[in-house]
Amino acid sequence: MKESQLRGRLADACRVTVLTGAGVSAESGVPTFRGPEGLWRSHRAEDLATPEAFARDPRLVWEWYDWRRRLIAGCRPNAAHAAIASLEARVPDFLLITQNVDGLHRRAGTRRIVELHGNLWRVRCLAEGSVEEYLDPSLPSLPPHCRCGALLRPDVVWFGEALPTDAIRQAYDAVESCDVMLVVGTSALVQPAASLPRIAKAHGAYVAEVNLEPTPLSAIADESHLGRAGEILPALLGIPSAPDALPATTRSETRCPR
Ligand code: BJW
Repeated sequence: MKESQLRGRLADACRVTVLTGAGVSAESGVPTFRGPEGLWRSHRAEDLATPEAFARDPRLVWEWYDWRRRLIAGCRPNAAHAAIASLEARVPDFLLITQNVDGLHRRAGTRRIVELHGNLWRVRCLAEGSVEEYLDPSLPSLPPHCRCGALLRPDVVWFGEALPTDAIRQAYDAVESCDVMLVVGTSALVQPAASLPRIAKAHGAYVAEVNLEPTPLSAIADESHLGRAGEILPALLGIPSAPDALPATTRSETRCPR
């Protein structure tokens, strides 16, 4: 493969957008959805990740989320999350768009995040639509209920549901104007997230991908790196494995006048 241009591109970039998927959390022990060990090998998405499934059997759906919440509560951000958090500190205008609902990017220190598919540490009242954080992995009952008596659901986006309006608008704004887009650990099969790198490319961004295997995006990416994100990203970005060792910021105000 040609030598990576990514570091140079990032050094010159004003706006950088990162898109992540389940693969970025795989080395933390969070299962991905597709692939040999993926959740969809042993669970049917139609039974667990659609509004119809929840209407049919809220307890079954909640049991699955309860299991995942407990599992993720025991996971820690990995070197890939840390590398992305460090990148934010070096870029004038940064946005992380994640499809992940696990909250690990925030725990790694990333601040500018758009969660396209929601967050499983939040619950939403089916009657009132109100959203609350529920960080305790032990839920009071399965399925849990709101104080108003209605059912609560996980505040995530299931198949057939619209993505949060603000989140998708921010994501489109970012990909239409970024200089560099880095895509990490997504199979790029689920829309509309999968289209974001193509939009960035069409608007002139330099697109780099990191994944264990080629994806539908590999054909349009300017560079594709095959391997584990936790190993590849720190090296690719030139980030020491201990994020604290970095200078607080190397942002150039002159590079990108506002
Ligand atoms: C590593 C690694 C390591 C592993 N290092 N790499 C256009 C065409 C066709 C279909 C559609 C379309 N538009 C909409 C649709 C329908 C549907 C869709 O896309 N279906 C396709 C599957 C065909 N999309 C939707 O329904 C979306 N809604 C929508 O479009 O609404 C329209 C609407 C408008 C107005 C009103 C009403 C509706 C919603 C999609 C919601 C997806 N939800 C889920 C569950 C979230 C909650 C939860 O977590 O429980 O989101 S499904 C699941 O897939 C989850 C993920 O975020 C998402 C993407 O998966 P991801 O992240 O890519 O993971 P994997 O497992 O697929 O891939 C992991 C990758 O990592 C692999 O490539 C590995 O190789 C790699 N990897 N280890 C680096 N260590």
